[in-house]
Amino acid sequence: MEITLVQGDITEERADAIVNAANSSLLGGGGVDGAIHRRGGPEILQECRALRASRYEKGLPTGQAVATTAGRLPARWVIHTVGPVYARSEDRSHLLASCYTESLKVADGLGAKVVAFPAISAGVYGWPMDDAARIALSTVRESSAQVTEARFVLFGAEAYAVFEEELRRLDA
Ligand code: AR6
Repeated sequence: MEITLVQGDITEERADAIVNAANSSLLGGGGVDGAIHRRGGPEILQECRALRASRYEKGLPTGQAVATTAGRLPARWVIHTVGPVYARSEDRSHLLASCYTESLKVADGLGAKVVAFPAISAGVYGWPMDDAARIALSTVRESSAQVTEARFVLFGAEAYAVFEEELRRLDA
Protein backbone atom coordinates (compact mmCIF):
# COMPACT_ATOMS: atom_id res chain seq x y z
CA MET A 1 0.00 0.00 0.00
CA GLU A 2 1.31 3.39 -0.99
CA ILE A 3 1.06 6.19 1.57
CA THR A 4 0.59 9.70 0.19
CA LEU A 5 0.16 13.04 1.93
CA VAL A 6 -1.74 16.04 0.61
CA GLN A 7 -2.80 19.30 2.15
CA GLY A 8 -6.46 20.13 1.63
CA ASP A 9 -10.11 19.55 2.36
CA ILE A 10 -11.07 15.86 2.40
CA THR A 11 -14.58 16.58 1.09
CA GLU A 12 -12.97 17.52 -2.25
CA GLU A 13 -10.96 14.31 -2.63
CA ARG A 14 -11.54 12.08 -5.61
CA ALA A 15 -10.87 8.88 -3.73
CA ASP A 16 -12.96 5.70 -3.75
CA ALA A 17 -13.68 6.26 -0.08
CA ILE A 18 -13.05 9.05 2.40
CA VAL A 19 -12.91 8.38 6.10
CA ASN A 20 -14.96 10.48 8.51
CA ALA A 21 -13.73 11.25 12.04
CA ALA A 22 -17.24 10.83 13.42
CA ASN A 23 -18.65 10.37 16.91
CA SER A 24 -20.54 7.33 18.07
CA SER A 25 -23.95 8.90 17.43
CA LEU A 26 -23.18 8.88 13.67
CA LEU A 27 -25.51 11.84 13.46
CA GLY A 28 -22.98 14.55 12.67
CA GLY A 29 -20.92 17.10 14.54
CA GLY A 30 -18.21 19.68 13.87
CA GLY A 31 -14.80 19.38 12.17
CA VAL A 32 -14.47 16.91 9.29
CA ASP A 33 -17.76 15.30 10.27
CA GLY A 34 -19.66 18.58 9.89
CA ALA A 35 -17.98 19.31 6.55
CA ILE A 36 -18.77 15.85 5.15
CA HIS A 37 -22.46 16.01 6.06
CA ARG A 38 -22.78 19.61 4.88
CA ARG A 39 -21.20 19.02 1.50
CA GLY A 40 -22.35 15.44 1.02
CA GLY A 41 -26.03 16.26 1.56
CA PRO A 42 -28.83 14.49 3.43
CA GLU A 43 -28.35 11.01 1.89
CA ILE A 44 -25.41 10.38 4.20
CA LEU A 45 -27.38 11.25 7.33
CA GLN A 46 -30.27 9.13 6.11
CA GLU A 47 -28.02 6.06 5.92
CA CYS A 48 -26.47 6.90 9.27
CA ARG A 49 -29.93 7.04 10.86
CA ALA A 50 -30.76 3.66 9.32
CA LEU A 51 -27.56 2.21 10.81
CA ARG A 52 -28.54 3.59 14.21
CA ALA A 53 -31.94 1.94 13.88
CA SER A 54 -30.44 -1.44 12.96
CA ARG A 55 -26.82 -2.56 13.56
CA TYR A 56 -25.79 0.26 15.89
CA GLU A 57 -28.70 1.03 18.17
CA LYS A 58 -26.29 2.10 20.89
CA GLY A 59 -24.02 3.96 18.50
CA LEU A 60 -20.81 3.00 16.72
CA PRO A 61 -18.21 1.96 19.31
CA THR A 62 -14.87 3.78 19.46
CA GLY A 63 -12.31 2.20 17.13
CA GLN A 64 -14.88 0.64 14.80
CA ALA A 65 -15.89 1.66 11.26
CA VAL A 66 -18.91 1.49 8.98
CA ALA A 67 -19.59 2.71 5.43
CA THR A 68 -22.36 4.75 3.85
CA THR A 69 -22.87 6.46 0.52
CA ALA A 70 -20.86 9.64 -0.04
CA GLY A 71 -23.97 11.42 -1.32
CA ARG A 72 -22.95 14.40 -3.44
CA LEU A 73 -19.25 14.19 -2.62
CA PRO A 74 -16.82 13.20 -5.37
CA ALA A 75 -15.88 10.04 -3.44
CA ARG A 76 -18.05 6.93 -3.71
CA TRP A 77 -18.26 6.00 -0.05
CA VAL A 78 -17.79 7.55 3.36
CA ILE A 79 -16.31 5.26 5.98
CA HIS A 80 -17.30 6.54 9.41
CA THR A 81 -15.04 5.74 12.30
CA VAL A 82 -14.97 6.94 15.90
CA GLY A 83 -11.63 8.02 17.27
CA PRO A 84 -10.87 8.01 20.99
CA VAL A 85 -10.86 11.25 22.95
CA TYR A 86 -7.26 11.95 23.97
CA ALA A 87 -6.51 11.35 27.65
CA ARG A 88 -3.22 11.90 29.45
CA SER A 89 -4.27 9.50 32.19
CA GLU A 90 -4.84 6.49 29.92
CA ASP A 91 -3.17 5.12 26.80
CA ARG A 92 -5.85 4.83 24.14
CA SER A 93 -3.43 4.42 21.21
CA HIS A 94 -4.79 0.96 20.38
CA LEU A 95 -8.23 2.50 19.78
CA LEU A 96 -6.80 5.12 17.45
CA ALA A 97 -4.85 2.44 15.57
CA SER A 98 -8.05 0.40 15.38
CA CYS A 99 -9.81 3.24 13.54
CA TYR A 100 -7.29 2.87 10.71
CA THR A 101 -7.24 -0.93 10.57
CA GLU A 102 -11.03 -1.22 10.78
CA SER A 103 -11.53 1.50 8.13
CA LEU A 104 -9.15 -0.35 5.80
CA LYS A 105 -11.03 -3.58 6.46
CA VAL A 106 -14.31 -1.91 5.52
CA ALA A 107 -12.61 -0.42 2.43
CA ASP A 108 -11.45 -3.89 1.37
CA GLY A 109 -15.00 -5.18 1.79
CA LEU A 110 -16.24 -2.47 -0.57
CA GLY A 111 -13.45 -3.03 -3.09
CA ALA A 112 -12.18 0.53 -2.54
CA LYS A 113 -8.59 0.99 -3.75
CA VAL A 114 -7.87 4.62 -2.90
CA VAL A 115 -8.85 5.69 0.60
CA ALA A 116 -8.46 9.20 2.01
CA PHE A 117 -8.01 9.72 5.76
CA PRO A 118 -8.11 12.81 7.94
CA ALA A 119 -5.99 13.03 11.10
CA ILE A 120 -8.50 11.13 13.25
CA SER A 121 -8.83 12.40 16.86
CA ALA A 122 -6.38 15.27 16.24
CA GLY A 123 -9.05 18.01 16.31
CA VAL A 124 -11.95 18.25 18.75
CA TYR A 125 -10.80 15.01 20.42
CA GLY A 126 -7.52 16.65 21.39
CA TRP A 127 -4.86 14.14 20.30
CA PRO A 128 -1.45 15.80 19.85
CA MET A 129 -0.79 15.95 16.09
CA ASP A 130 2.67 14.36 16.13
CA ASP A 131 1.49 11.34 18.10
CA ALA A 132 -1.71 11.05 16.04
CA ALA A 133 0.41 11.12 12.87
CA ARG A 134 2.85 8.51 14.17
CA ILE A 135 0.04 6.11 15.10
CA ALA A 136 -1.83 6.72 11.82
CA LEU A 137 1.20 6.23 9.58
CA SER A 138 2.69 3.22 11.37
CA THR A 139 -0.68 1.46 11.52
CA VAL A 140 -1.35 1.95 7.83
CA ARG A 141 2.23 0.96 6.99
CA GLU A 142 1.79 -2.36 8.80
CA SER A 143 -1.57 -3.12 7.21
CA SER A 144 -1.95 -6.01 4.80
CA ALA A 145 -5.20 -4.63 3.31
CA GLN A 146 -5.81 -4.74 -0.44
CA VAL A 147 -6.24 -0.96 -0.61
CA THR A 148 -3.55 0.38 -2.96
CA GLU A 149 -3.30 3.97 -1.70
CA ALA A 150 -3.87 5.46 1.73
CA ARG A 151 -3.97 9.21 1.23
CA PHE A 152 -3.75 11.45 4.26
CA VAL A 153 -5.55 14.72 3.65
CA LEU A 154 -4.21 17.23 6.11
CA PHE A 155 -6.06 20.40 6.92
CA GLY A 156 -3.48 23.17 6.89
CA ALA A 157 0.26 23.50 6.40
CA GLU A 158 1.10 22.72 10.00
CA ALA A 159 -0.64 19.34 10.06
CA TYR A 160 0.89 18.52 6.69
CA ALA A 161 4.40 19.32 7.96
CA VAL A 162 3.92 17.11 11.02
CA PHE A 163 2.80 14.15 8.90
CA GLU A 164 5.68 14.70 6.49
CA GLU A 165 8.17 14.61 9.35
CA GLU A 166 6.61 11.49 10.93
CA LEU A 167 6.58 9.70 7.56
CA ARG A 168 10.24 10.58 7.04
CA ARG A 169 11.04 9.14 10.48
CA LEU A 170 9.10 5.98 9.78
CA ASP A 171 11.00 5.44 6.54
CA ALA A 172 14.41 6.26 8.03
N1 AR6 B 1 -10.69 18.02 5.61
C1 AR6 B 1 -9.63 17.44 6.19
N2 AR6 B 1 -9.32 17.58 7.50
C2 AR6 B 1 -10.15 18.36 8.24
C3 AR6 B 1 -11.29 18.99 7.71
C4 AR6 B 1 -11.56 18.79 6.33
N3 AR6 B 1 -12.61 19.34 5.72
N4 AR6 B 1 -11.91 19.67 8.73
C5 AR6 B 1 -11.17 19.48 9.84
N5 AR6 B 1 -10.11 18.70 9.56
P1 AR6 B 1 -11.97 16.70 13.97
P2 AR6 B 1 -11.76 14.48 15.90
C6 AR6 B 1 -9.03 18.22 10.45
O1 AR6 B 1 -12.24 17.66 15.05
O2 AR6 B 1 -10.64 15.15 16.61
C7 AR6 B 1 -16.65 16.16 15.43
O3 AR6 B 1 -17.53 17.05 16.04
C8 AR6 B 1 -8.85 18.92 11.77
O4 AR6 B 1 -8.11 20.12 11.60
O5 AR6 B 1 -12.78 16.80 12.73
O6 AR6 B 1 -11.64 13.01 15.60
C9 AR6 B 1 -17.19 14.73 15.44
O7 AR6 B 1 -18.59 14.69 15.31
C10 AR6 B 1 -8.08 17.87 12.55
O8 AR6 B 1 -6.69 17.92 12.23
O9 AR6 B 1 -12.12 15.16 14.48
C11 AR6 B 1 -16.73 14.23 16.77
O10 AR6 B 1 -17.63 14.62 17.79
C12 AR6 B 1 -8.63 16.54 12.04
O11 AR6 B 1 -9.31 16.88 10.81
C13 AR6 B 1 -15.41 14.92 16.97
O12 AR6 B 1 -15.46 16.10 16.19
C14 AR6 B 1 -9.63 15.88 12.98
O13 AR6 B 1 -10.42 16.85 13.62
C15 AR6 B 1 -14.26 14.08 16.47
O14 AR6 B 1 -13.04 14.73 16.77
